[in-house]
Amino acid sequence: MNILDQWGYGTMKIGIIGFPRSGKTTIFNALSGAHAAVGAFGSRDANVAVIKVPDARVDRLAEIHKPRKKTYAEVQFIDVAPNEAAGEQKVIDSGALALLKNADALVHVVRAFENEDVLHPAGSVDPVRDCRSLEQELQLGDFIVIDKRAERLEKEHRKGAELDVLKRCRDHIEGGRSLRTLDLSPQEEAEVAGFGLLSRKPLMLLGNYGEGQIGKPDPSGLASYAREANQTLVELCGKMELEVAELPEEERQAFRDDLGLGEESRAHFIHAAYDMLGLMSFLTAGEPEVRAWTIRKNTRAVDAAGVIHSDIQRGFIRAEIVNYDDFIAAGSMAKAKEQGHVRLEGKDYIMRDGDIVLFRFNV
Ligand SMILES: Nc1nc2c(ncn2[C@@H]2O[C@H](COP(=O)(O)OP(=O)(O)OP(=O)(O)O)[C@@H](O)[C@H]2O)c(=O)[nH]1
Ligand SMILES: [Mg+2]
Repeated sequence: MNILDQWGYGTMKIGIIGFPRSGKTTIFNALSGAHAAVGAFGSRDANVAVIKVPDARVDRLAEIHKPRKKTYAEVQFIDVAPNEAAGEQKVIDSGALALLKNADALVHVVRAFENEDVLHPAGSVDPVRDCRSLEQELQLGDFIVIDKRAERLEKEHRKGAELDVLKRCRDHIEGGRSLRTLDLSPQEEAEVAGFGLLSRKPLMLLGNYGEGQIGKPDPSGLASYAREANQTLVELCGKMELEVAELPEEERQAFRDDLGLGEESRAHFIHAAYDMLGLMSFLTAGEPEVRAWTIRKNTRAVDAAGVIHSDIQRGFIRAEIVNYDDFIAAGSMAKAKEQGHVRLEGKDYIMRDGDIVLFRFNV
């Protein structure tokens, strides 16, 4: 099957990138429960997995409604194939680029673990160096795309909005900055959206530490780099996470506590990614199904309806909404109604995180 078919549409897509042997596949496996081959003779193909977003509200609503089906929101991860052919000092080759262009966000697995059997391609472990060098690689890649397009527009004397925004982007990169730090208006954003510029995508850092480093101060400077760059940093030990993920579920927490691993890393990681992407969930609850749906913050009710089905969006009449917290505080739907927490909202209502919604529609 073509990897792009599996990649799919609609769900959030997160691309996992990083230098060779930084532990990308190890972490992909730990997060997804998949069993893709790791190491120097690992899989030559990209690995794709769909991960459920842990959500206690879904669990609670399911206890109340006892639905036939319980469905969590989902996030797709892709671990791009190793890039031996492109040379070991580069992170993204042309095959990876085609996949990553469609990603909503990137996660940079930064190697902080030492392992004498598995050398870092640059010869030493230096997380901050890797972060800087990845940024440069993303910027350079975007620069080439932008410059080529801008030159062409100039040659054909096609002045206009597209050329203007491309020039702004080019200047920004020439100043040594990634495009995600450039403020663009929604119109400008639309002009460049089709290019899939990688340095514009939200980027999260995932520090992959060695077994002995957990709970100890990290001398590498990765944390202060992340702070200065205003980037989310999640720290974990990929190898141990994988070991924990392979245990039966009931043994995992005790093992985590013993090892000092802290909160369940999958939930922590996914929630950090949600935040970074400006995402939230709304809920639908009934006897057939309790379900969480992913939308961007500031989504209108009518557009949220479209996430469920285009018919519901097209035939939208109104939305009956109660927020999860109000519903739980009231104790039942009848009480929530009595207390005035159940509202009828129109198309332009801006959805809130945890809204439980019943869409009225007409097809
Ligand atoms: N000691 C130690 N070894 C690790 C850790 N994470 C990964 N490794 C090892 O490093 C090697 C490379 O890990 P992979 O997960 O295959 O790394 P990758 O980034 O997917 O590598 P490529 O796909 O080849 O680019 C494997 O032998 C892992 O067992 C870690 O936290 N500690
Ligand atoms: Mg790999």
